[in-house]
Amino acid sequence: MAGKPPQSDPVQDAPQVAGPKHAAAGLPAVGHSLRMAQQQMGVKRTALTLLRVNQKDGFDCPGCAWPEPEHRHTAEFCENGAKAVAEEATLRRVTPDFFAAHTVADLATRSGYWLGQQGRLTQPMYLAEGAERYEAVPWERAFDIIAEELTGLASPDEALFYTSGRTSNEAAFLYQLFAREFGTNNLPDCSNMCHESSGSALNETIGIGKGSVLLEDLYKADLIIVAGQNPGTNHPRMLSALEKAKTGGAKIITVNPLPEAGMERFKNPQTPQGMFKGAALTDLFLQIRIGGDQALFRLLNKLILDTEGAVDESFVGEHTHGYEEFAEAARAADWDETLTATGLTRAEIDEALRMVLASERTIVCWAMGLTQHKHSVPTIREVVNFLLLRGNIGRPGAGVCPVRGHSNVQGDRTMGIFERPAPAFLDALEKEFGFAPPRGHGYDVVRAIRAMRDDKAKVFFAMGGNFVSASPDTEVTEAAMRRARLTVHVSTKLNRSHAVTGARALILPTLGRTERDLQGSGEQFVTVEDSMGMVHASRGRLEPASEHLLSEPAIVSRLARRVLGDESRTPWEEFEKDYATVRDRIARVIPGFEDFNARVADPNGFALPHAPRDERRFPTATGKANFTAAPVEFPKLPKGRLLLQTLRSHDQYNTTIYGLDDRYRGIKNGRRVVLVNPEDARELGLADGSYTDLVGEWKDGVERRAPGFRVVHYPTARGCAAAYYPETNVLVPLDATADTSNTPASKSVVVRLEQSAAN
Ligand SMILES: Nc1nc2c(c(=O)[nH]1)N[C@H]1C(S)=C(S)[C@@H](COP(=O)(O)OP(=O)(O)OC[C@H]3O[C@@H](n4cnc5c(=O)[nH]c(N)nc54)[C@H](O)[C@@H]3O)O[C@H]1N2
Ligand SMILES: Nc1nc2c(c(=O)[nH]1)N[C@H]1C(S)=C(S)[C@@H](COP(=O)(O)OP(=O)(O)OC[C@H]3O[C@@H](n4cnc5c(=O)[nH]c(N)nc54)[C@H](O)[C@@H]3O)O[C@H]1N2
Ligand SMILES: [Mo]
Repeated sequence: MAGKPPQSDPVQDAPQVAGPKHAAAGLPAVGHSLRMAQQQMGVKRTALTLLRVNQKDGFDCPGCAWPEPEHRHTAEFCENGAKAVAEEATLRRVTPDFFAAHTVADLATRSGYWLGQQGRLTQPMYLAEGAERYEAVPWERAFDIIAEELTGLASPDEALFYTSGRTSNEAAFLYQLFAREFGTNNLPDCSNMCHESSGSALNETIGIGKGSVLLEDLYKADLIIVAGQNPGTNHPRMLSALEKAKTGGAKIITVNPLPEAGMERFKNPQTPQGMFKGAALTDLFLQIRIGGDQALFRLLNKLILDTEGAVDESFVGEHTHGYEEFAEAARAADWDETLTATGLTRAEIDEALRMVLASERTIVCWAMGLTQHKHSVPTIREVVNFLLLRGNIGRPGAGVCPVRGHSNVQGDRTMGIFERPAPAFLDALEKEFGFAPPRGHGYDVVRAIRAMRDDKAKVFFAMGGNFVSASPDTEVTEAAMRRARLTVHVSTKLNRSHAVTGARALILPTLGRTERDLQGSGEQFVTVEDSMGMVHASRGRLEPASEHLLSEPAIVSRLARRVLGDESRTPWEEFEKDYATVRDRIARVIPGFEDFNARVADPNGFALPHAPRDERRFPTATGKANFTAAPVEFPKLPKGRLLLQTLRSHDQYNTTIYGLDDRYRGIKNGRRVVLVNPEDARELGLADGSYTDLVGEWKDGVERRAPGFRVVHYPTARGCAAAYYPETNVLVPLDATADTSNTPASKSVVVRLEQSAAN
């Protein structure tokens, strides 16, 4: 039997600390995830469900966007994938009785962990204006309410249509089509807070905002640099790929302020020897200061330029633009400045250079440690410069590898979930569907929050996600949401965004990946695109959590029919009945999806075209790969302050908290911890185990405070600190964003630590 959800809350947050581990996965991981899965779904369902993850006739793991290898193990076992599945396939249910027992004000006092633990949503729920509780409503009434508010707006641009990255290609395509037929490009998405900086930098430099490597490239690489990423927790299956790359002779450099256990040693649970001993992964660990990466890559570029014969001159001559200007800037790179920015030693950088020069095929992988800073876009551009210099883009075993987060976040973008759509995409929509899509840019996440704050947007609709908890500046964001006329969430699980609402609110419960999707024409499957541009089908098998659930494509189709009425010539009914008809349209609108229905029948899926990877063609404004030469930036820290990064623990999926442990970092039973270098802690007078408030300091002078964090002495880089998201989002100023991409700078928040009033 599945266990009961916790009744009491707030949960005890009493962290115990044992010190960091030096290896990831292995037997403890297997036991841990099975225990969690069985609590949620019982023994039998656990076995049946986990066997279907990432199998050719099964569903795409909702855990992360790392690609599946072609030869899949019976269970490509991944601890955190198993947790993500259990979270969705849980047998616990949130019924109308639950909402009768809890007012919205009560729900707003609960922790995100408690809310999520209550189980799957089962019926559409409506919070009327002035009401204290959500009440069950029929679907038709829910669509009427949304239509009422949408058609009452002064302009379609007063509506916001947010997307989180689990939404399938089919649902995403319909959703953006509906928003644009309604008349707005206000399609903010989780990408705005995630890899937007990667997209911005890559589009400009190589002409496409996606990574240029496939899984087999990793196996062919001589050198893989993993910068600003914690795969042991967030992309566990990447560790098997890195292990395989190492077996093939690759070296690995890890660039991170934290020594992350997964990158130190990996105990592959698929192999008997791996289960116990494991393989060392990192050959060189560069323990960089937060925000020092641009300076590091700039100096490496100078050192490459200074080395006779190190530059791939034929590639540079034939395929690139802007080399002279870049080379001049790179030659000016300064050792002292770099050592200050990075906190590294000369010997470490020399060793990195030696490995770089010894490699004929280099890949750079990165995630949030590179994308969430003020200077993230120039940082990633510098990574591109670094790869271009030695011809490492557009040949086997080499390239850029931004590792995406949500399992279909890349696909959603491909489907047109973007507030700044390309004119060619809109032209194709116009031609296919015979309406004039809006051409002006819409709001991204940060601009959407400002729009609600300033009463310029009044209806907020979310396709998945947990907007108020994932967004920066929690107090500002929550106040903005409360100003809306109507907030609507299409969700699988309860979260804080259901408790911080506009004047009216709706919760629309939907099917998850694991569940059977039966429509008029029979059983449906959906498709997703992974981090490497591979598209494949995903088919759920479990009985839906409740008979009242609608699929995401069905919700969008019905909403579109209700709101657009006879004005729309789009066959929404047919789309709902048969998703193959949606794929036929995608095939006609989006390049690379020709013959979509036929090609997705291949159980291995198919690769989308990528001009730089496939043909060394760079579809940029100059027609070449662009070198760039931005000034070097890095965060400057006032005395007595620390630079805080807000990151994930091992027991969470973004704002979904699975448990209160962070096993690899040796933390148990609590999330309000701040990791501080012991030397810094001594200077600041912060004893291990003492309690402190984190107080954000930013140029607007507003005091942002996160109270009551236990200090943990931890081997992070000097001057740096780390604490978990979303508890620390209250510290990230709404306006502190990356240049160009506008991504919240949630990895570089200047804080002072003040003794807690309570202690
Ligand atoms: N289990 C699980 N899986 C997930 C998620 C989850 O929450 N849980 N989230 C999914 C999503 S949406 C995403 S985007 C990904 C996120 O995957 P990651 O980016 O791995 O997630 P974070 O925990 O934010 O970790 C950031 C890493 O960057 C390092 N870092 C921080 N600042 C810097 C810096 O300035 N320079 C360098 N070089 N390193 C730095 C941190 O120490 C940390 O190791 O994971 C996806 N997968
Ligand atoms: N401070 C700080 N803030 C951050 C980050 C950080 O590192 N630091 N990371 C940022 C990043 S990288 C990201 S991607 C965002 C994440 O932002 P979001 O994507 O908005 O947040 P999630 O926590 O992933 O959303 C969880 C909710 O999604 C719903 N859900 C789950 N599966 C499904 C499904 O199949 N369909 C539907 N309709 N709903 C579903 C459930 O109701 C669940 O409660 O947060 C960002 N915020
Ligand atoms: Mo993300």
